[in-house]
Amino acid sequence: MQIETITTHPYNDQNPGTSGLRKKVKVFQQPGYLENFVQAIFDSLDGLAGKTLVLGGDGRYFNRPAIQVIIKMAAANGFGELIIGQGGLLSTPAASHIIRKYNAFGGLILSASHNPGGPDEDFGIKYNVSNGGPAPEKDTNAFYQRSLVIDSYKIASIEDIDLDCIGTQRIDNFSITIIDPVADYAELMQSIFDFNLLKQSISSGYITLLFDAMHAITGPYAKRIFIDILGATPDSVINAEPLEDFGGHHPDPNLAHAQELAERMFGSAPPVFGAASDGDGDRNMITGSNIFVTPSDSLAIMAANAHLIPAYAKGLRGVARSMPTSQAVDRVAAHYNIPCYETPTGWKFFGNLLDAGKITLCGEESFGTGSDHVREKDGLWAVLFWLNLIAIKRQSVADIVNEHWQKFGRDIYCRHDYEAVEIDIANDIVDHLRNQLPTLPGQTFAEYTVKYADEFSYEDSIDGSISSNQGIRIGFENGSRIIFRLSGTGTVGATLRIYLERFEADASKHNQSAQVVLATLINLAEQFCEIKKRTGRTEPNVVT
Ligand code: VG1
Ligand code: CO
Repeated sequence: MQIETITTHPYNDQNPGTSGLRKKVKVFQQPGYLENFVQAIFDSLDGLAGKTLVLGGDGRYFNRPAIQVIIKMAAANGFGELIIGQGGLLSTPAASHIIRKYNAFGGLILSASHNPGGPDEDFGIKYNVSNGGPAPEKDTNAFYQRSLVIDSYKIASIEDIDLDCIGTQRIDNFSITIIDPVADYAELMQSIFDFNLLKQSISSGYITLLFDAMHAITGPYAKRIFIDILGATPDSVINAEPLEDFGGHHPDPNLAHAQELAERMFGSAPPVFGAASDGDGDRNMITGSNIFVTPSDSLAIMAANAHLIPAYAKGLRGVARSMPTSQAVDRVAAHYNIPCYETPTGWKFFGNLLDAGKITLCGEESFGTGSDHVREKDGLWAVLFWLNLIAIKRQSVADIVNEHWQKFGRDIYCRHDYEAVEIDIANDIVDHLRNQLPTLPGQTFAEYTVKYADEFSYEDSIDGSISSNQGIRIGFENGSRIIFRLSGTGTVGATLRIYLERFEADASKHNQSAQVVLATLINLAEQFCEIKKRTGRTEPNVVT
């Protein structure tokens, strides 16, 4: 194999965010841009010689050419083996599983997740370590530092590989195995859930379901699992064909973007259960007939009922949630007397807790839930979890949610996103908030008295690493919270996220709209951050 060393010049913007490096496709298409970042990763890893690398992506525009480049670079940098999903496809949770199952050294996942795809849209790349989870901050910092000084990359002069043909090819000491992207994952799901019960519930008509793959990666997974294995009707999976531009939509599973699903679930004669997943298959949205389950509630409900699922029958060791996720799961943990950890936003912070066996289940308000079965959040796993619960409890989604609120109270919750804000304005807003923090505690606004106002900093209890500036928190005496943070996944300007929550114990007040209950907090948030005043906007781009 002939290896070439190509001279390159560093780019100064290859700093990974919440979940990998995400940029416009056009940025990735600049000469050496992808190559620099991949070489920076390889240069930062110790002991990769002869090892196995897993490779796959969500099928978005630029996925295939990027995979061809990475194959040649992995060969040139001394990896011994590549495992690639057929067609260059692997969902994020499937990639995590494959890294673990085949004891790979790590994996490269090509995705910008819920961001749109196409020649003028987004691309992304993320490195996962040998536990199957996203590289921790010490690694991503090392990649960035290396990218700032890189002056060459290595690439093998080999032909493009046929990504569609399953099997192993060898070039000298380097082997490339193309695998079925779904098979291992489908097998894992069958080891976690009661597939016989699910089959019965579906074939008897007790459960009718609708899954929206949003023209993203979960289409082939959902078709295999729901239709081929569980026997659901073919029309149970919609938008099942992965498209390079996701059909022109945002593959973001919320009521705004999963429009077709939302219309059916809130229309006449809706199915019992509806769900959607995102670009790379790690997110989930759960709905039932005329009901949407907030991700924070979903996490709490899953935790409260996990013992009903075969794989979690012995109970949970502990749970974790990201800081802005509502405190609903904390109440479940307190009830079962298990630990509950609060981590910064981003799945990479759960890895150590999962590896150390401190937690079994974890989740984020951003439509992400997962468990110790992989080291990523897992969309279809969450969907199967809910289906298994419905089948075993023989209750509707609405009944499950209402019963949960009756028992634990309801943490009324919402998130407002202001997207593509000018970066200077966004930074000024954060400074403005920061400046107020010392003066807020003790102040009273309507019925809300500020208990604490700070910037979240996290110390990892396993490795002692500290992550600071992880969001601004304003907590009130009655347990309500307003949280502000800037997104680390966007590619245009800055996105300000405002998270609002208020606890309601009284069951007679549970069926109110979150926007109404949270109106005072929403106004207070504006008073603190002045996003509307400073940008002239009248409302958020997305409310979830
Ligand atoms: C967002 C979510 C965060 C999630 C991340 C990656 O990050 O808020 O909870 O872990 O996306 O999800 P940010 O920094 O934009 O708020 V995915 O499905 O994009 O891999
Ligand atoms: Co995702």
